[in-house]
Formats: sequence, structure tokens, C-alpha cells
Amino acid sequence: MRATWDIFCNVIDNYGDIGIAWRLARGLVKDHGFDVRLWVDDMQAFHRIWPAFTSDGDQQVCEGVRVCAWRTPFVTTEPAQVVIEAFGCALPESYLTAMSVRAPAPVWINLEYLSAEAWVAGHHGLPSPHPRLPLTKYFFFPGYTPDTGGLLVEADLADKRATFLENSLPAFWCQFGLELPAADELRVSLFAYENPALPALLDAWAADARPITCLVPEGRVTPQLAAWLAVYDLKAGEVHQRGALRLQIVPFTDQDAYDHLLWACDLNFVRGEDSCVRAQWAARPLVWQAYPQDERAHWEKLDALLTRYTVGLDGVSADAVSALWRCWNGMGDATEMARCWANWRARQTAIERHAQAWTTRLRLAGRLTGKLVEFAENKLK
Ligand code: TRH
Repeated sequence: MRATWDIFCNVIDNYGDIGIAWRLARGLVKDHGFDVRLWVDDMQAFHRIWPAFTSDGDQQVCEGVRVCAWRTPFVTTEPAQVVIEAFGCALPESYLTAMSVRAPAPVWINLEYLSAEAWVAGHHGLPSPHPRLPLTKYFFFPGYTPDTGGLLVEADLADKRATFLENSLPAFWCQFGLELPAADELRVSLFAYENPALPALLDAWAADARPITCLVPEGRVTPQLAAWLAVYDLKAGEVHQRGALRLQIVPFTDQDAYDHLLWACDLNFVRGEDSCVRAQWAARPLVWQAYPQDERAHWEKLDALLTRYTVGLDGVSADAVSALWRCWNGMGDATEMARCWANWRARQTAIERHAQAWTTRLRLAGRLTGKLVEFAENKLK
């Protein structure tokens, strides 16, 4: 019989929670052949990252995953053998009770947020007994080292990327009305939160000595771009030229098409968690905007990733990468942006080489899906 898994996802805001839960669910079906249900409390958010999902009913099968509406009160259902609570979302009480009487008890795992911080390895896999019920929850921490839960990546991702780069670039650019990039042109994707440093970055791009094409998926940053362009509104499909900068708003697509954008661009601005990891697997330079947290906890996360990411880069290039990432995250004066950009540009070739090499190091952390399966199977024994 196929192993059964239930994944619960409470969408707080943005697309990271559902994006990661969905990627995991797909991986468990595709790479392991499990019977997976994904319980989601916000079907609209799911529809945004997977437009093929159109159901307004209780469930729809997508890519072999049963995507189910998580409603209150919760439906009566037999719990799966493995239960994943994504990012500490509290499971429905009735489901927990059903878990407590199931024999054998399900393996209950809380999938945590990704961080490059050193404390992650020490917390990975720790148990937490339920105060009342005969159940134990385990904390599963993704991370950048082999002693953590590793990173989400499909077994065939590198092959898919290579095939795309070999065969599909002209058609990819054509959908945006673009030819293949000119020799001196830089193509950038920009997926970001509202950011006080954005106008200074756009100024620097407009003043660049070489052409820059920036593709921006429609979203939170669009109003700020409209303000900088001094236009009333911006919609997908619009193109604006300011100096060396061609700004193009593109539709928000499904996850797979977003990968194509990351693979095709020379530099990707990404945010949160999932797009940051995908940009790293894209083997292209990236600039990460960490999800803003209280008391600037995200600055520590940013520095922790920078510390790992810049190992192996020469000192000047490492400084250029760090300065640009930090300036983009408000850890410095936005007026420094022009200088940060010029320094990054001067080191671009070394940074590009490094982005390729980084994927080899990244692989050492291990594949999250496989590690999670192994972890659950050990507990089921
Ligand atoms: O949307 P985010 O800002 O999500 C955030 C973070 O995950 C953060 O850690 C979390 O605490 C917060 O949500 C609640 O960024 P992230 O993580 O990159 O997720 C975006 C998802 O959207 C990712 O799966 C990629 C996907 N995506 C598309 O499918 N199509 C697109 O066009 C784009 C731009 C993104």
C-alpha cells in the first residue's frame, strides 16, 4: 500500500508558505509515489502560484496531489501515516484527537522556516511531546549543511534547467516581445517587497553604461515602480524606458514558469524563502531581500546566508555581493546604492562564476524531500 501523507498549510501572507508546501507535496508524489493530501486554508493563494487549480469545491487533484480545502469545522477524516504541519500552523483539534487514537500513531512533523544560521543544526529533529495526548511532534529544520533537513530540490531540476537553456531561450524571450539579449545587455528579474532602496537602485540602472532590461512580476512592488516612473498605474505587458533601463512588467506565473525566468536572467532579485532557494539552484547571481521581521531578526538571517554564500569568492567580490545585499535590505544608507551597484558590476564575471560553483556546495546539504522521507520512515519503524 502507498504511504499516506497529510500536509497542512495555513497561508499567512504572500506566497512562501503555500509555495513551499506545494513544492513539497509535488515532490513526495513525483519522486516517492506517496498518496498526498495538501490541506490549504486559502485556495486563492494556491490558485495564484498554480493557476491550473480552479476548484471552488472541497478538493481537486493537481499533479497527483489531492489539494483539499481546510475549513472550520474540519471534516471528519482518517489521519495519514505522516502528518506535516507547515511552519507551526496549529492542526485542527478534531484531527489531533483522531491522530491520538490511530494505531500506530502518525509521525507528526513540524516543517520549519529555512535559515542559514548556525543554531539550526542543533534544533533539527528535536521532539516535543504533546502536553495531553499520546503524541510527539518533531521539528524538521531545512538548512544549508548536511546536519540539517537540507533544501527543497527536485531530482531532475539540473537536467530540466540545462534542457531549457539549450532549447527554449529564443521562445522564452519572444513571449515578452524580446530577442535574445545583446552581448553587453544585462537581464534582471525583480521579485521584491516594497523597499525604500528601490528608487536608488532604479536610478543606478538608468545611469548604467550598458543596457539593462528588468522584468518585474506584477505584485507588491508595482506601485513603487509606478511612482518612480511617474505613471498612474502599471499593468503586466507595459514597458517603460528610462536611460539605460528598460522596465517591463510581466504576469505573475506558475512556479515552473517562474523558474524559467530565473534561469534565463543574468541576475535575480528574490525575496522570502522559496524564490531565494530557486534563484540559488538557477546558478545565477542573486540579490536576496529577507522577509522583514520584528526587531530586525531578518538582518541576522541575511548575514548568516551571506557568510555561507560568499565562501570561495575573492575578497573584493565577496564585499561587493555583501554590500549590495545589505544595502537592499536597509542595512546601510540607500544613498550608497549607486556605489554598491557599480562595485557589483565591476565584479560581475567573478560573481557569475561563483553562482555556478555554489550549486555544487549547495547539493552537499542534501535534498529535503528525501531527508524528510527517511526521517519519517525511521520513526514509523
Ligand atoms: O511570497 P514570499 O514573500 O513568501 C514569504 C516567505 O516565504 C517568508 O519566509 C514567509 O514567512 C512569508 O512568505 C509568510 O516569497 P517566497 O518564499 O519566495 O515565495 C514566493 C512563491 O511564489 C515561490 O514559491 C515562487 C512563487 N512564484 C510564482 O509561482 N510565480 C511568480 O511569478 C513569482 C514571482 C513567484
